[in-house]
Amino acid sequence: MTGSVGEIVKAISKAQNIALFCHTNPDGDALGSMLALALSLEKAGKTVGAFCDSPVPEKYKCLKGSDPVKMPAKNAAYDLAISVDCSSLDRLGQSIKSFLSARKQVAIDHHASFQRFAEICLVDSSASACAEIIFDVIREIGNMDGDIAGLLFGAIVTDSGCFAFSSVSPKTHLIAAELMKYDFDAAQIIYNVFRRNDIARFNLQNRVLSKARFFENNSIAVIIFETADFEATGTGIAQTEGIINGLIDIDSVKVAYALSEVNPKNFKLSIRTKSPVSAAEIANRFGGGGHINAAGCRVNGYKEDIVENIVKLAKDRL
Ligand SMILES: [Mn+2]
Repeated sequence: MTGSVGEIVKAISKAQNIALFCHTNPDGDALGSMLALALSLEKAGKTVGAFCDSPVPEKYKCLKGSDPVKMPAKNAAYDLAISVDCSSLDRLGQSIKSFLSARKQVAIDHHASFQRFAEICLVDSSASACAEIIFDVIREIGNMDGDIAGLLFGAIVTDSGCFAFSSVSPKTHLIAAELMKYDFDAAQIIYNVFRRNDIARFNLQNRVLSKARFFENNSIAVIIFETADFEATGTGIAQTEGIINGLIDIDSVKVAYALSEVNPKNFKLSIRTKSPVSAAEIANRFGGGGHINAAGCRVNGYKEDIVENIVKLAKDRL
């Protein structure tokens, strides 16, 4: 059973101390959704903590109110814990304990792979971003302002590929139009979260894309970010985000993979597909998840074995 916006607003009104959580390695949707809800709850007179198990990536530090995001304090007692943009409990990483220790739990998410892990779950897999659902919640609370609107707008821009993905619906645009009535710089937000690059990431991008490998008549593409690439360019795994899009944008490419070396023989795998191939279904095979055209997981092994394996998985689906 899926909860309603009304149920969540009721749970919020009964609580005073509220903890918000987003997933590890947060993206603009996770952070923007969480911070927008935090601002709204603070305005409503609540005591709010916003928590994430990983540091805020450089590119999202421009988001209003991103400084207070921290690891939850041990033994903190909350009336209510709300997770945003998390498809399963383990996406909370080190925050699981403090999420579960609150008196009541709420999960707000938009992943098709969502697994129920809270008393109240508000899930809409047709939403292009979790921020679309958070918008409904904040509208019900009734205290939208320019700062909150800017955060939700940035979240939607991130997860919708700046309104370009197939997940974008008329509702996405209606929400964006509603948000733009408030005072924030939409063009600046799009630049910051979607277009902005820095020279180190530009160098990483050029280095890794120039070594891209193609299979099956250029329908499958693979790039690998190795520790040596990060060292040579002064970058890290956080700066790999989005580089894979350069592959899936190629007209012949139907499945694109980016492997990022986390530890020796341990890689983060990002998957982008063109429909009907499901990225989420491939990620599921490795215990990961995501959306139809964008998903991710962790993979262990020798890189060449992994490449052989994932190319075969793509080939079987074309
Ligand atoms: Mn999201």
